[in-house]
Parts: sequence; structure tokens; C-alpha cells
Amino acid sequence: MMYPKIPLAQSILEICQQKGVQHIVISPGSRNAPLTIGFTNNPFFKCYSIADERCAAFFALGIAQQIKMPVAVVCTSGSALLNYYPAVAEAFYSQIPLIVLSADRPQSKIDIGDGQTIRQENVFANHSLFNTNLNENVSVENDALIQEAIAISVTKKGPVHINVPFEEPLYETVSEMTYFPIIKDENLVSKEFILQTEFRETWKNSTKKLVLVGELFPNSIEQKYIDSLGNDASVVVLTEKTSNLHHESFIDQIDTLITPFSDEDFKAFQPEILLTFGGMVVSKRIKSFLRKYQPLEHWHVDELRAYDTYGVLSQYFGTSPSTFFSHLLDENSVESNYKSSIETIWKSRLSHHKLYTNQVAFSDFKVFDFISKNLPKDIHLQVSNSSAIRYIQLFDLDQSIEVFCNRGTSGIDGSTSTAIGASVVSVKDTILITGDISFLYDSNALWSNYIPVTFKIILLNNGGGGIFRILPGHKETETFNTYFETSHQLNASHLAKMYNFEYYIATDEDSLKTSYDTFFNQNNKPCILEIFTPEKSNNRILLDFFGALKK
Ligand SMILES: Cc1ncc(C[n+]2csc(CCOP(=O)(O)OP(=O)(O)O)c2C)c(N)n1
Repeated sequence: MMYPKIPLAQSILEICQQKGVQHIVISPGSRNAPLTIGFTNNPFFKCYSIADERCAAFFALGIAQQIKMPVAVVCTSGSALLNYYPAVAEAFYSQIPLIVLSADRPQSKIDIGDGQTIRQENVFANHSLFNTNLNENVSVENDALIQEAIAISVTKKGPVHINVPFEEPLYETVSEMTYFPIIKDENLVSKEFILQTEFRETWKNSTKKLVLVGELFPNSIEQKYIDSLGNDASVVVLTEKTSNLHHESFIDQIDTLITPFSDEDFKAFQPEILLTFGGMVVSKRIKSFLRKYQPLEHWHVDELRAYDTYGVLSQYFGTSPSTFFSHLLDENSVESNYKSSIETIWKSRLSHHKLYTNQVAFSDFKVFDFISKNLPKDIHLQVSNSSAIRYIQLFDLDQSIEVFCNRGTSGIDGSTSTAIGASVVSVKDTILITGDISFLYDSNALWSNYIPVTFKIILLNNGGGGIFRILPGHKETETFNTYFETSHQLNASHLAKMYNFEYYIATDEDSLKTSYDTFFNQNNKPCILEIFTPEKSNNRILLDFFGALKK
């Protein structure tokens, strides 16, 4: 085998291998040559070459999101590293393990007028769980720092940064390792979780319990606990599509339920206990409801952290939801009409939803209705920010479809790259649903040799950032079109051609039906279905929908 001659590079490679960091996303450069040579010459590692570092890091994030193991990104010195930042922040807030390995010049060469050299040390300090700036010379301390970084990214689930100084010559190799790092076994002792009786009693006796679930990986919660919550008359469970949690009594269209609520309805719905688990919550409306009509208690369950999202966090339980439920739930539940009163409202909402949807004109709303009814089963769905993920929430999706979205920072800068990364390791076919600005923003994602032939993009082109028409503050002025909506006449046809994607178009209901079938029947090449919707009527159709729910 061939190894880089520099012992520090050997140390990093050996530790990554021993700790099972297998997927390595490399961007081109010279300073990182010792690592690139080492990773690519060892068959243990699965290496990917992605030129644009922003895309590379989101691609890595997509892989890590799915395998729930750290993925390493490797880049050269200089501004290359800074392009990782959006994905580092997303990984930080979405709790995704990511290891940044940045090659650097030795400290003595920084700020002396050398080329491609910036202050790399701790550049991600605000959004990483651990930063280390290794010493050029190998040492037990260096070995320990590399291992600590990897361990933290696994146990605390997030990004870490290892800055690695290399001095030239950078390309020399050896056929035997000359340095063997000292690798320590990790001693992961999981803490025993104890739930005090008072919480069990409070839970049991409370007649109005609201469970709100944010982003979750599919199959995170044992079915018996899902059933127990779903069958309890005193519990209402609100989920989001990104919760990937299903029960016939859970309501997964939060905005459809609560948008028409009057002050009186909100008061009736105001819970005694709010129990939350999972990651970020998409619905703005549920957040403002819970901030205004605060529960008496807010309990959050998560192994690692708790945000006080509603200003009333009273208890943080540092364990997994299933462990928590195993201590909390028992068979007897208190009498209550909390769930049944919401169920009555929910039934009415669903019938109004159907009436409105059946008669609505071609628009983003209509397209999402069509897509949600016609997506294949058992797929892996990635959705971009921002109105795409909001629209998807308004419709029923088959429960076999798993849904992911970069909600850590809600950025539009890496949805396509993340989806492609996820598609590389997902056993299911991956489909990305995206808006036009997000798609155009991250179009370098398509510059990749790893896109599976089954990968498909549904691109809703409404001529700009449609979300800004929905948000309050929209006025039909030139300023709005130019600076908020960033209105444009672009389409994806040339990008599709350049990147060897099949390309289909839809402009109305009929062409959507025809193109949609062809799009899904074609599995020899990745493809894009670009659906053009009327820029100016989308927002009114959405607002009318919420209005129609009240009637
Ligand atoms: C990196 C980044 N820049 C800016 C924003 C603010 N932003 C949120 S949504 C959006 C427009 C999205 O437009 P598009 O992808 O066309 O989706 P649509 O809202 O039309 O569905 C922008 C600019 C952001 N979220 N992330």
C-alpha cells in the first residue's frame, strides 16, 4: 500500500480507519495532498471528489444524515475552508456528525504574505463542538486530539474541526507506515435514566397533554409507545412531515388545524403539559400559538440538548424518547375530551381541505396536492427550503415515504447537494422537491460523478422566491420583485443538458400528468421535472385555502 510520507497524515488516516470514519469527501488542492493520497490509496475509505467546497460539505452532510456516522470533508488551505461554513452550521443545529479536516500552513507562515493562507484556526468556533489545531510534529497529544474530535462528533452529534499544518514536500509517499498513533478504546458509559414519580403522576393526572414532534429519523420510536400516545384520550399528538412518525390519530398538518383558530379555540386547545422531542419544528404558527398560550409546563426529551423554544421550558429529560416513554407511560389514562374535541375539528378541516383542493386552479398549491397523491411509495424524499417544505406539510403523504429537509439553519444553499449525498447511501430511490431559487443557488451540486441514475428532482419554478409573497410585508412593487422575490426568467433546461439529466416540463394540469408519468418511468438517467406555476397567483390561492378552512 502507499502512504503519505508525512507522519501527521499517517496518524490521521490510521485513526480515521480505526474509528470507522469511512466516507471521505475531498476537494482539490495541494496542501491537502498528504491526506488525499492517503485516503484514496486505502481501499477501506470510500472517497468522493467534489470541487466546490460548499457543495462538498453539504454532500457529506447528506451522507452523514443518513448513516448517522461521521463523514469527513478534506480541503486545502485558504478560503476553501470557509466554504464549508454553511454546512457546518446546518450540521451543528441538525445534530449531524461531520469532521472537517483542513490542511493549513504551519503557524509561522500565517500572515507573512504567503499565498492562499488565512487564519484557519478555530474559524468555526461558534458552530462546532470541538476545534483543534494540530502540531506539525506527531505526538501522543496530537493523536489524542484527533480521537477526541472524532469521539465528540459521534457522541455529541455535530461538526468538529481538525486543522492540520503540513509543510512541503507534500506529495512524497512511502510503502510502509512510519508512524503508528496510539489509539485508545472509548469507554462510553451510558447514564442510567431515572424518572421521578412526581413526573409520572403529573403526566397521568393531566387532562390536556400536547405532544409536538420535530425532525426525527424514521423508526426512532418503538411502536408500543406510539400506540400508547395515539390511543390516549388526554393526548393530542402533532407531528410534521420531517418527524417521520405515524399513527392514525396523530395530526401531521399543524397549520391546517390551527390557522383558523379563534382566541376561544386557542384557549380550549392550550395544553397543561407540552411534551416535545425531535429536532427543529417547521410550523411558525404552532410556535406563535405556544408562545402566546403557554402551557403550564414544557418538557423536552433529547439525549443532548433542549431549546427553550416557547419561553416556558420547565423540564429537560436527557435521554432518548423511547427510554423516556418506557418510564413515563402506563396503561391507565385519565378521562378527558381533549383529543376528541380536536378530532371533531380535524374532521371538519379535512372535508374543507378536500372541497377547496378539488376546485383550485393550477398553482403551487395544486401541484403539491398532485405530487402528494402521486409520489411512489417507499421513497426517500428530500425537500428544500422554504415554501416547498411548508407546502408539503399541508398534504397527506404515504407513510412509507421518509422526509428530510435542512431545517437546522433553514438555508437554501445546500438542499440539492444534501439530497445527492443522501441518495448515494440511501437504499431507497431519492427524490428532491425544490423551489427555483434554492435549485439555482446550489446548481453546482449537479457537478458530481456520484448521482444515482434513479435520482429525480421535482423543480417548482414560480419565477422567484415565492415564500416572500406568502410572508407578511408583500407589496407588488419593483423593490419587492427585485430585492425580495428576486424575480427571474431562468429555467433548468441548460443546466440539465450540461449535467446530463433528462429534462421534462409541465405548465398545467394536463402536461403535469403526462410529464409526471414519463419522469417516473425513466430510470436510466437522473432527471428533472420542471413545473412552471403562475408567479402572481400562488400566494392568493394559499391564503384562500386557509380562509376556506374556516367556513
Ligand atoms: C443561504 C440563504 N439565503 C437566503 C435565505 C432566505 N430565503 C429563504 S427562502 C428564499 C427563497 C426561496 O425561493 P425558492 O427556492 O424559489 O422557493 P419558493 O419559496 O419559491 O418555493 C430565500 C432567499 C435562506 N434561507 N438561505
